[in-house]
Amino acid sequence: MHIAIIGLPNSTKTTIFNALTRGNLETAAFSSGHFDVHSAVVDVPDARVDRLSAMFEPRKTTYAKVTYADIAGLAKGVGEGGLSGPLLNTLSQSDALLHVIRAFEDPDVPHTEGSVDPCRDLAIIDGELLLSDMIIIERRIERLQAQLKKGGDKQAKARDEAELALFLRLNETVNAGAPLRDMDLTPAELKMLRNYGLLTLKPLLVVLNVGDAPADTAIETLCDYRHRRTTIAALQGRLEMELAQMPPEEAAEFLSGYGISEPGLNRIIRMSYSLLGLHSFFTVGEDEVRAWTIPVGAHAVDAAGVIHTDLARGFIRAEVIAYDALIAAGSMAAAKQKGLLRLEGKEYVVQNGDILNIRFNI
Ligand SMILES: Nc1nc2c(ncn2[C@@H]2O[C@H](COP(=O)(O)OP(=O)(O)O)[C@@H](O)[C@H]2O)c(=O)[nH]1
Ligand SMILES: [Mg+2]
Repeated sequence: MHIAIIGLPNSTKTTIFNALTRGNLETAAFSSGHFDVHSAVVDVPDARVDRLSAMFEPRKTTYAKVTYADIAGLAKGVGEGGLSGPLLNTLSQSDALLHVIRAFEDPDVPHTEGSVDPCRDLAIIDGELLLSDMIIIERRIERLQAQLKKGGDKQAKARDEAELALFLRLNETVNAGAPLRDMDLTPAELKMLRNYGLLTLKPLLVVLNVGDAPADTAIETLCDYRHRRTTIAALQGRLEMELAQMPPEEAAEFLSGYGISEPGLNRIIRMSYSLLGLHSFFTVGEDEVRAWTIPVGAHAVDAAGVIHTDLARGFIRAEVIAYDALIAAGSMAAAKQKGLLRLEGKEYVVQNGDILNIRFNI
């Protein structure tokens, strides 16, 4: 899962990236203006994994992962003529976008637009994304229309006609100024669109950096911004970055000093995860306690396939126990004794936090 961090120059993207990834990239009050990408893989914090790890004392503990990419170079006006080259490439390949917006005053940090105005900045970047999609959609429509004029075999023609109808619907949406993620699209239609790099189709996480004001006083419903697959969160950027860069014990002491149970960042990381419609199941044992990522609604056989294709191919049954049931029982042995493990078939819809043991034969 890959999330691209975007925003105006100086909107504190690198600060948020450092906070999310415990990174140490240079932040600056002036933007270099160059296109540049830095990526880092981050564990999804999950207290259930910690708890299971304490129960099984495995040699290895593995959390679910998210990759964040800090992208410089997206500014007002780059969308004229379309975002292009490596910038568009990087954005298209991501599963979701994280838009960082500056929402604090600080005379030492210049703003490219001359003033601090989160709603305006949100609209600027949205406009660039929309413009990029408009250009892609228009080109595709022209191409399909030309192809249909030329004729060809029946099957190809039917396919092109279906695609044209879909792209005309997309065109209506973007021309009305709405992001594509607001549309009702079937899984088959989404599949058809997968390779076009449509940016407003991607889930969006808006992160407001509220600076030194406590994050809980911040606006959570920003600018009457209501779209599907969109989440808005507030964060004290610099504070979170400093926390992320501290040794863990020091950070814990700092947090408890302020009566905070966990860094705001953990929340953001989990939000990115659920925004993508994903959740975790676990495997446990002496070797490894591990969180695996699957789409909400995935079946036991899909979960098996995430672990290894052989497990899906030779799937017999899944032994399942819910996380809470295992914790209540106190140990796997006790859970077995009480008969809490269920046997489920291929079509079982895996629940968030299920602990699975796949029985298979190949
Ligand atoms: N006062 C204040 N300044 C911040 C905060 N977060 C970031 N900055 C400053 O904002 C400037 C731009 O940050 P940076 O992350 O480099 O922005 P980018 O260009 O979007 O990557 C830097 O000088 C940061 O130190 C914050 O929470 N409060
Ligand atoms: Mg930067």
